[in-house]
Formats: sequence, C-alpha cells, structure tokens
Amino acid sequence: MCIVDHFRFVAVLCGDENIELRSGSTSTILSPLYPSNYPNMFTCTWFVTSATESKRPVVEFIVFTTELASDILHIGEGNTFNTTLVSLSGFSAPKKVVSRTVVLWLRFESDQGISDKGFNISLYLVDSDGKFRRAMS
Ligand SMILES: [Ca+2]
Repeated sequence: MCIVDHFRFVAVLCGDENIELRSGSTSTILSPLYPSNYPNMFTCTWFVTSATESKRPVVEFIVFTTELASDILHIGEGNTFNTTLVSLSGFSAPKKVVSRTVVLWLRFESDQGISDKGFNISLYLVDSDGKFRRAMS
C-alpha cells in the first residue's frame, strides 16, 4: 500500500501486517512500491498465520530481485524474530519455503543506495509434515 501526494513525496505503508490464511485461500505479499523499486533504508514485517492447526504456511516466490547481500528478506518461524529459516538477497530465492509451525514471518530490510524491484510472493497452506522445506524447483 502506498500514498503519493501532490508534492511527489512518497510515503510507504507496510509492516506490522498480519495475514491469516485459510485452507484453500491464497494471499500476496509485495515489496513496498512494487513493481517500482523499493525505497532505501526501509524495514517491513509480515506475520502469516495458518487458521488451520494441521496446515502450515508456504511462501512461494513469483518474483525476487534485490541488491545482493544488502537488501535482505528474512523468513522465519514463530511469533518472534528468533528463528530464521532463510535470509535472501540478489536473485537467489528458492521456489518455495514451507514453515514447520503455524506462524511464519517475513522481514525485509533495505539499506541505503542501490534499490531494485523487490518481490512478489504468493502465500497458501499445505498439510503439515513437521519438516522445513526449501524447494528449489
Ligand atoms: Ca540497497
């Protein structure tokens, strides 16, 4: 979500967003200002929760492109930022990340300088098998 006013000042609203997924439904996460380049010095967080105890959130990457090693998307499990599953930058996103728990979080942090398009991510639920998977295809 973004707001552009008459003075070409751009305020980006993102972060502290909670997404509850239900079985059979999908949701989308876009980097701020997508498909334009994301802003510098920016942090966005999302918590994705499965509404069904037996199912786990899946993050599927449609587009991922950020400044390598500088603008990083962290994905982890649980209600805090303690458990990180993957930290992604550049073009090296896996196809999917499957959570082991009902809550998955994403945190994107951009530094100053070079920006890029960012990401377009699809979210949905799968049956739980208790394993973290990082599918490459
Ligand atoms: Ca950057």
